[in-house]
Amino acid sequence: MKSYITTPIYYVNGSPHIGHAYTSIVADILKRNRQALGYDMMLSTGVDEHGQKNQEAAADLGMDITEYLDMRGAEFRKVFDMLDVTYDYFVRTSQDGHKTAVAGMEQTIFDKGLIVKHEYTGQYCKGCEQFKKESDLTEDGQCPLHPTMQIEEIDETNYFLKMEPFRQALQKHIEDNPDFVTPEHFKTELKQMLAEPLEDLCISRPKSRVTLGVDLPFDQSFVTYVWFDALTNYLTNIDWPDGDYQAWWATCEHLIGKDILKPHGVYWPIMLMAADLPLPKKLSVHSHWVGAGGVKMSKSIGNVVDPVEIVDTMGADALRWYLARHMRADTDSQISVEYIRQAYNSELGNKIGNLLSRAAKFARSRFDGHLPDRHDLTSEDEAIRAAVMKATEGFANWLDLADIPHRVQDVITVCDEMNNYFAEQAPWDLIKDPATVERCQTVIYVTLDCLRIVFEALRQVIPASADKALGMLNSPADDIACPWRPELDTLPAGTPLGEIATLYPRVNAPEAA
Ligand code: ME8
Repeated sequence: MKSYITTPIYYVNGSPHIGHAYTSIVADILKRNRQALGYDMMLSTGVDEHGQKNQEAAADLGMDITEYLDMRGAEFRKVFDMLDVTYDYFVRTSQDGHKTAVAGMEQTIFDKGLIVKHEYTGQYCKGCEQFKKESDLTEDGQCPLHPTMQIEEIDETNYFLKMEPFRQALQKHIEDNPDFVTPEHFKTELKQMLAEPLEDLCISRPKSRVTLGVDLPFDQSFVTYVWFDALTNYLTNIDWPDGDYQAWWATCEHLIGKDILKPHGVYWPIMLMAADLPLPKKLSVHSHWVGAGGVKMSKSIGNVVDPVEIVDTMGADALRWYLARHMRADTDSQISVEYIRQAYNSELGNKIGNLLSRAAKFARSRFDGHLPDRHDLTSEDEAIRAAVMKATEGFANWLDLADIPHRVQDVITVCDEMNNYFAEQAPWDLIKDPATVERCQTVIYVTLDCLRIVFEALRQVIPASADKALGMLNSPADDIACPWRPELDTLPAGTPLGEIATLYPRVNAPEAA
């Protein structure tokens, strides 16, 4: 069983930001989930190195283009490594193999007579690297996604891919394959894009304006339009056209933000149809992160959440936790350093880490550092064990992008119940009376065994700290069965516990530090 997950490849005109971190982190969560189910996984992420805005970013810094791309490529890779994103392939579109394959796809489509040359006048947004229709722009003639960038009027002769001949076939594909685009809200948006006749897609840029790109194979005075080049990465990563790409391609799921629905939902499927290639299996679309109060993040407002700063101050799992937990399906979601800090302290720290620390330290001081015996179970024990099994079961099943926040919510809800159970059972009282010592042992056993199951599930979301916790319980991650399912009582009584360190040290607000 195979599954191939892709993230967008990100423009390198700046440092990686929270949006880039998000899509790559959720891709990693889905990969870990499917690996736990026994799938062979392929996860690609990386950088989109061509086009006008990357070219201008290098020029602004006065850097040689190759040096600039190497610097940014290394920076993105480092940030994804810091965030524990276990990509199998890191895309750089400047690689020769990719460029040759892009030119090959263009030549194939050109030979079929589907690419034509003509003059065009249009409004171009450099931020999107797309021509815009008047209806795409605001009343002041600006791009809603890039309000600070000037729209340019461009009058040029270029090469164009005919789109309209494929519109109906694409509409039919969407109807016949209800899961092709999810969630529903974005499928509706895509259908609206396809409701009107499609203009030809400009697939070239004259070298007089843009030099950073793949030469057009049939006219060397042009480079390939950056989107045509970038979208093709999804195939070149798996060795298209010469390698064994088919089995991976048949399972391909693209994760994207809502900003790039049109290139992925319209351009890419039509490029594939034009080249006689099958369409990807699925397009999973997510909304955007915005600052607190719904304000767009910007340096001038000072509400930008820098992923590197979060890792440095709270650790990668603080960020992964917040991003996994708080993305909403259809509307933008709010993020700030303060929100992340609060979620980290109150959920990871107080609800999960603290319970582990209290129960494990109790076992270390009262039961000689060993997991105590489990004796007869009460209905309270049975109830909490059943609740933990149910709350973690979601992670033993296939997760879709939109499921992630719900499954994380299930876990935090059951952690609340575990804390209540622990407080109500009060092992610190039970230990005082020899008649209830056995009962005390059972409570500690049940609590630690339930926490083990919780951390096994959370390995898919916050792998570094979950593995650390399992190490403390002397239940190493390497011993976990695949496919994984929550299972009770796999921690043998008498297991010596590891060193108990604070899993999520409290982070104070800057003013209180
Ligand atoms: O569009 N919230 O690159 P890009 C959530 N190179 N996710 C966000 C986000 C936000 N506020 N901002 C960005 C490009 N993203 C092209 C893609 S693919 C063949 C070529 C994420 O650097 C989200 O995944 O502008 C979005 O679609 C992507 O970054 C855009 O990255």
